[in-house]
Amino acid sequence: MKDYLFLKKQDKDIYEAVMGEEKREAEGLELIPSENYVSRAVREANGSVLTNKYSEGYPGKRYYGGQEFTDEVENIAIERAKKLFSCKFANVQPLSGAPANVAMYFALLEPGDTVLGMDLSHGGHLTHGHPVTSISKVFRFVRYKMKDTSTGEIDYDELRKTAKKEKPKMMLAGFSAYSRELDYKKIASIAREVGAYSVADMAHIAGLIAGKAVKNPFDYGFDVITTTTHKTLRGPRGGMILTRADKEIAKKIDKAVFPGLQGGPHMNNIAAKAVCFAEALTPAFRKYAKQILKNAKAMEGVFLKKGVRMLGGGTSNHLILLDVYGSLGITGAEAETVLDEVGMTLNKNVIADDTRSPMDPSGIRFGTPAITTRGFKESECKRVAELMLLTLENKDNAKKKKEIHSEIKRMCKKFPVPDKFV
Ligand code: DSN
Repeated sequence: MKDYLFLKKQDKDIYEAVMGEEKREAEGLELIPSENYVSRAVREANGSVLTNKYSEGYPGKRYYGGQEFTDEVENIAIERAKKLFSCKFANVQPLSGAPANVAMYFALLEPGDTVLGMDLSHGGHLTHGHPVTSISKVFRFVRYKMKDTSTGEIDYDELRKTAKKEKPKMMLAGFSAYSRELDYKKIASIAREVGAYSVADMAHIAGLIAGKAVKNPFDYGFDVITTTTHKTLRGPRGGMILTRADKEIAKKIDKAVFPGLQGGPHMNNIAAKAVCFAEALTPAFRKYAKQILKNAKAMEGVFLKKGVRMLGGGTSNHLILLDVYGSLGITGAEAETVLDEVGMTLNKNVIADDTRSPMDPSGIRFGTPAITTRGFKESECKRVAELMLLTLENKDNAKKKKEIHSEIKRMCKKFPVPDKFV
């Protein structure tokens, strides 16, 4: 490959692993809802000489010299992020989603303060206070759940009661395995009522918000949004914290990111974020975001027809969570393995109040961001859902699985991973 001339000569082991991954990505269907394919331009910025530079501080206020180009890069990234998400302040330095959340907690809370966030098995995220995380030792996390797993609805009256009782300093809206849209207006109003910050972790749906395919929490008065940049937003691995309007909040966040938590920002990564933000500002990206939703709906139709249980009853975003254990008697881990064998990569996932273990739970989680990047439309996505079920029904039938794998390889060949989007 012409991109890797030096690597190939110098380090065969890593070169071969990279080539293996390139082939895997090209020849299989990427259905993990938090993954995507970035453009060559994003990869070039990420692989640029900016990786050589230390830039502690912020544009115009750095600790080391030689910052004329890093300042330019970071300022461009900030301006584009603000435009993309309609807000006044952006910190583009968080190295990923988890450090973005940790910095955000330390910016806005004192140790011992209470955060009201979504339960992990109901769709929340580890960094929203799961007991295995270090931050759960610092702050007090109280969880809310879906009222009804067949609709995904949250009981907002109950949430208000819990907020009044628990007196959180922060109300957290956001998820990594929830297929419906949250009522940001209600959550923001409860937060105001109890004097809490309203924060949305939109890591999964950042691209859908940027593409105006789903609601922007800032339009409903949310104070802060944290996100990653590498999921639906289709950028490099990284994080970001946005503040809607309050300068004092933005200042606290900047301080909490650096020097509070991190050292030198990864400027190559920030450059790649800027490139991805410019891509996301285009009409083509809006079309992409809307197609992600249409494609997920097309998959939903297949599972509805076959009576396979979806948590939340279906999807209003990019992902679906299937109860494969309850519906088909196959565990999440088994399903993940057998689907991988035929070229469909997704992940096992706990479902609401799962009785099984996280390493072999009842569910699988998958989504349409990456296959939509490949150019799949509704008809291909419907076929992918059918092939998923066909594989699970024939999990011990080697001949059938071989046929399915061949069909998937043909689909991948017909829709190669693109190099550019603008
Ligand atoms: N690992 C990410 C996901 O798959 O949702 C979230 O951290």
